Amino acid sequence: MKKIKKVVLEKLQKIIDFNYNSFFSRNILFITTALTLLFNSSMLRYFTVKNYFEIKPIVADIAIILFLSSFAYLFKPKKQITYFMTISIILTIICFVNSVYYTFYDSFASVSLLVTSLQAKDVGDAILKNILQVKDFVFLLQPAIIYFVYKNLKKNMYYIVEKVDYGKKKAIKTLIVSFVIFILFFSSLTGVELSRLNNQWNREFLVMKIGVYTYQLNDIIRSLEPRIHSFFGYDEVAKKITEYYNTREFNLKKNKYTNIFKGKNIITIHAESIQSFTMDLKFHDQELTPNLNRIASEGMNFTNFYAQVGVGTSSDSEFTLNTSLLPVSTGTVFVSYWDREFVTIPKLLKDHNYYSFSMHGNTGAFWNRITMHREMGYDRFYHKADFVIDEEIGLGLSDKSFFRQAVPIIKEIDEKHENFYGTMITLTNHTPFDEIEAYGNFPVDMEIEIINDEGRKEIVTVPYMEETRLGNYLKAVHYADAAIGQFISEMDEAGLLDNTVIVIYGDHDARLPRRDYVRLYNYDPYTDSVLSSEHEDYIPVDYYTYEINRKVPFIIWTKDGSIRGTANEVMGMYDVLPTLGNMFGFYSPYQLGNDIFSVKDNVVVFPNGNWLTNKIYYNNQKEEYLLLKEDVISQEYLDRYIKHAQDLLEISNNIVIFDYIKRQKETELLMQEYERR
Ligand code: GP9
Ligand code: MN
Repeated sequence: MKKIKKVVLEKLQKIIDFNYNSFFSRNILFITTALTLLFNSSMLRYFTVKNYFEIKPIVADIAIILFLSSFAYLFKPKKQITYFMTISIILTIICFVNSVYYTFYDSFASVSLLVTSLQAKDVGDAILKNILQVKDFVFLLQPAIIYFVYKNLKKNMYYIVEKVDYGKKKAIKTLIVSFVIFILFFSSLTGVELSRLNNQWNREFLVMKIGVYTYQLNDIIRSLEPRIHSFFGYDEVAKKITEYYNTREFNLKKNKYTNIFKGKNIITIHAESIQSFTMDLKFHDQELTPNLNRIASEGMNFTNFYAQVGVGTSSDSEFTLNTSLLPVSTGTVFVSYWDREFVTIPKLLKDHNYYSFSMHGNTGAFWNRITMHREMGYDRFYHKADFVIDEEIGLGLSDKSFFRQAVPIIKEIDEKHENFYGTMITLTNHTPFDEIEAYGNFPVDMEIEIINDEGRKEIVTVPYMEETRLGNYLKAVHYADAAIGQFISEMDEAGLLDNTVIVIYGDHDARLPRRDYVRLYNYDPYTDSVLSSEHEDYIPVDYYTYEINRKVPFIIWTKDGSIRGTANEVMGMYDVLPTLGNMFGFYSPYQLGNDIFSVKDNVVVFPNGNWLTNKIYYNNQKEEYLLLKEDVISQEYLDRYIKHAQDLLEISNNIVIFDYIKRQKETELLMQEYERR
């Protein structure tokens, strides 16, 4: 211990005694490069995310700059300029491109996306006409300054008069300093920051927290990852996948829903964060979701429907619904695997002459939708830039304004095309649910009758769910429900419902705290507290209650009531494509789900390995389960479903990572060519 103390003190003393003046004069080009690069990255943050006082990105920038600059010491003094110019130009390009990209997309560039985003039509033109701004050119000053300083130094005989630092030792010392700063930086990151670093999709957040240089480095590593993964072992993987599809029973029987909607338009409403339990709630005798309840009772209501999302939440639901495949085990399909080939609803409907579009009131770059919606075959994705932002709530345009502006666009699409498939991604009911005023403040309190001090009956209001996260969420849900109701009546007024089927799905649960559910189900209004767990009416909210409560609405509705009823079979997002496919006349050979009206004993497999049947909810982490019905579960039953869940996850994951669909198609084409010869 004493020894360590001594070493630390010695080091500190060395730092104090260090001859800074002589260091500066021996490293003018090094210091100028480092400072100007730091200036560039800071300016980029100021111009874009506008965080002026964050220390973390500055620390990360310093670490990267020192790391890169350290290699300059390996060159003789006069040659160092070439190296400094090279890194200056590369890092300046990073700042410049990101600055331009941000103006256009409100997000930061990714090497994996850049090529395609620049290919997208209109972008080239737009950049020249109105995207390039004076501020973008500030970054270009950096290499110019370096060159100018170098010329001046040379002119003043700097390299002859001054002993400029160089050599392996210097390089290693600087490298060590950069690593130490990096370690300090990483240890200061919170759990959320680290997980976002892993997902790499929330780019604004990342640049704000880790600076543009670390962001870009991380981006390059993440972009290479899928390629490295898919490089090895394809043949074996392909054999397994082909075998799986050849041997699996796919429940493709005809039933009374087969082709009932052939030739009809489809509008799916992606209902952000709406959970099914909200549809059962009433406050002051008012239904929380009167519109969803009405639609559910007039249409086909699927009462046991679950989203199957991983870290990609909204985007995972969009992916699974449109492909009947599951999200990947690492990263997200929308961000890391957008360039793979998929068989999707828009592509399948293309064969039936449908025009496909999607709409969303948030920036299009969010979840990489601009790219991925195009890749999934949507003919057009309308996002924030396509709407007038006249009312903003949370992340973007309010649902009510979004729907109001959407209807005339849909009307035009309807007039121009034989049939359409439209996905309306709502936004207002998004965490953190704190814009209560904007939601319209639906009261989630309770009125009770008490006997007051004078012995008279009195009605008093008790807070119940007010000022809880869940309570605020319910207010947002009430708003979202009203927006959906408004959309349906506006669609009707525009004459768009006569040949259109409306499909509503909750995209995932709202991740509310368990204690709020305990309050919701166990509130004692007379004491304004939660019942004790010993109380006979106490409803426990354990792991399983919470998981099962994550179920979301799924409703198919038509104005003429041509589909009606309740379907109680457990169902997952991956069953949507096969179920709609049966009704509209399309089918994907890669679907992993089932047509819910043809399947018996369906199973919902979640990306974390948990699974659910009508009989049990299986917890893969703990390898235990909850019995949902009075029944005896055999080991054979468990083993069969455990294997099924594992197979499904593995097959789905490998299809995505190895780009199986594309490679399989290529193999088939080659075979055909071979046979023809
Ligand atoms: C953002 C919205 C929300 O545009 O779709 O995404 P989420 O956070 O739910 O994944
Ligand atoms: Mn979502």
